Amino acid sequence: MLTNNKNVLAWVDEMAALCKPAKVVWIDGSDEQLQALREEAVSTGEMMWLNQEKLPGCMYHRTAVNDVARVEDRTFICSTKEEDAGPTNNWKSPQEMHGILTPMYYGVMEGKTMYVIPYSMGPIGSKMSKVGVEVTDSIYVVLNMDIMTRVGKRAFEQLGDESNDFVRGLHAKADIDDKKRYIAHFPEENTICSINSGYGGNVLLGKKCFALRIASYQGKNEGWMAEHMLILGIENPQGETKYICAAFPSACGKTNLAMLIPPEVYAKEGYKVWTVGDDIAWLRQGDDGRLWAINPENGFFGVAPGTNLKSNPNALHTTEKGTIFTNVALNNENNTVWWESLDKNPPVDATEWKGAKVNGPEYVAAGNKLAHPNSRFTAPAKNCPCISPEFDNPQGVPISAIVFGGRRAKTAPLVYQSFDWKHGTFVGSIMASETTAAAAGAVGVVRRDPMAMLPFCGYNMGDYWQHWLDMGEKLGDKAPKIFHVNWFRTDDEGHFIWPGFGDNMRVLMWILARCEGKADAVETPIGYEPKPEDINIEGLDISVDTIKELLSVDKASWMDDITREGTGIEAFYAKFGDKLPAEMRKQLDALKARLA
Ligand code: GTP
Ligand code: SPV
Ligand code: MN
Repeated sequence: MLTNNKNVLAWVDEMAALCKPAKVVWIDGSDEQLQALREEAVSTGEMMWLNQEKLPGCMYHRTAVNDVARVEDRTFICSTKEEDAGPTNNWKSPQEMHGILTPMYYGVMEGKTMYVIPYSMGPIGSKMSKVGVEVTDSIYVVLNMDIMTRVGKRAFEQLGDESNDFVRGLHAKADIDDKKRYIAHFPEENTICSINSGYGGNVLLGKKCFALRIASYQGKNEGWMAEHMLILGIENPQGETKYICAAFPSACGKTNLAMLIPPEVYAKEGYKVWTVGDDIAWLRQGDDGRLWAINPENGFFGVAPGTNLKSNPNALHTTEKGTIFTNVALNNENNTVWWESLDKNPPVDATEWKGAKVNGPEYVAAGNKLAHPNSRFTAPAKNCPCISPEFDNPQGVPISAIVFGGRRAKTAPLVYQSFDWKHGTFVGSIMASETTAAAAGAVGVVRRDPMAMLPFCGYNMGDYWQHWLDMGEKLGDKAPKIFHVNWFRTDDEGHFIWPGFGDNMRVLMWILARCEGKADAVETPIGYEPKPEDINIEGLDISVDTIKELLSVDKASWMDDITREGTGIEAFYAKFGDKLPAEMRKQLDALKARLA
């Protein structure tokens, strides 16, 4: 036994009595134990070793074909009252959901091993960290959790012998039956139940389930925030580092922005970019009154397709050792991995993500994808060449700016700044983005995704906006400035106009200059915009006129975005009834007046 904590022991006993595993194994976090589990997963065919000379410690895994992304329609917030889940979440009462799930879990691990994974979200020893315990029948889950969180004995030490403040996570693969798949959250019971899936976001319960859905609820009650945000630091040539958090929806560029390589104009002056986190931020007011952030995770569960030496070399290097690849393609010539746009040469002797041997170039030429669009790498943060020296700092880092952004072919300009925190909360609340392959369902459809939290807010989104407003009150003049960006505007042929990736730093530099009161702005109906000439385009292939175009605000399409039937802001707000903070309504009316 790894702990004397009676609350943990009692709960694990209860789970074992329910699931009836042949044995229970506690994950202590030791190399010996983990290595034995890797070998076992290889011996059963669950995982595969990749080329150990080229990719030391790296492994490969394929999920079931019907189990490749988060499933929002199978994800539930089970609060006692329906209105506490709100109009953007699926709801069932805790009683009804337990009634469905308990029989499904009964004996589900017969003949199998139940692994007990203690883990800390956040650095060991940080007051901002929280402990979870996940029980699972999947070695793949154990090995991924080991990369993504701080697992083992140290997590129980963080919890202590008496505390009952840990999040309980029960996961069973069962039959991977998508009709019986449930990702259920019980915020009032600190509990998560996942069944019939083996895909990352559905089963690595420390991540979206705990660190966003449960943690957002805890944050509301305890006065802090859990957000779908990257955290990065920009160090100037004098050695001072300023930190930015950015919330973009799934597969909209957080990992890429967090690890960006400064363009030559800034690199030659000595600017550096440091990654603190690429997906989740926990934010708290510090003793100095400012907002401080930690990354609760310990690794990156990143989108593989699109990652290459040009777009994101830091991510690519991060995956060169100790990484688990899921649903990418195999290059059988040398037992390495491949995915779309890794390079221009799909392997001739390839295995596509579903497991069929194919001729890569022919397969791709016929319009097929070798890797699943939501194929992912699970890589240790410590591998990242630009990992921040503050990554493990229990205090976290102070935040100067918060940036919202989505994928919008039209409407949203390259960048604008909110007038103040309240307006910034409004800007976050009206975010919209085209859907991506990170969740099952149609791709490329514009939907409202407030603060990039639509699939991740564990309580009523109206109350969540009120919590943002309350945090702003508390922070007062120490609050970070709030911005909105869009890297994804397209021209008439559908090509991205803005180069994106490393060049996004040019926009971040204007943002930081605004935070320091060193840059001018133009007031527009939607907020403050840069003067086009204040976005540094030295070394870029585009003109100030293009920047002007990227910054243009088309009042008619903004008005349409507000009033459009079905997907407009007013229709969206109407869903919240009296849970919509009066301030949000006021902000919307003010925007309409400015646009008129
Ligand atoms: P999750 O892990 O799902 O939360 O996603 P994420 O926000 O970390 O997304 P990620 O950085 O992995 O980006 C996903 C996709 O967006 C990839 O296909 C990238 O190539 C693309 N992308 C990222 N940044 C840019 C950019 O600046 N411009 C353009 N055009 N595409 C980008
Ligand atoms: C996302 O979908 O936003 C992810 C991947 O970061 S998952 O962990 O699957 O949610
Ligand atoms: Mn994410």
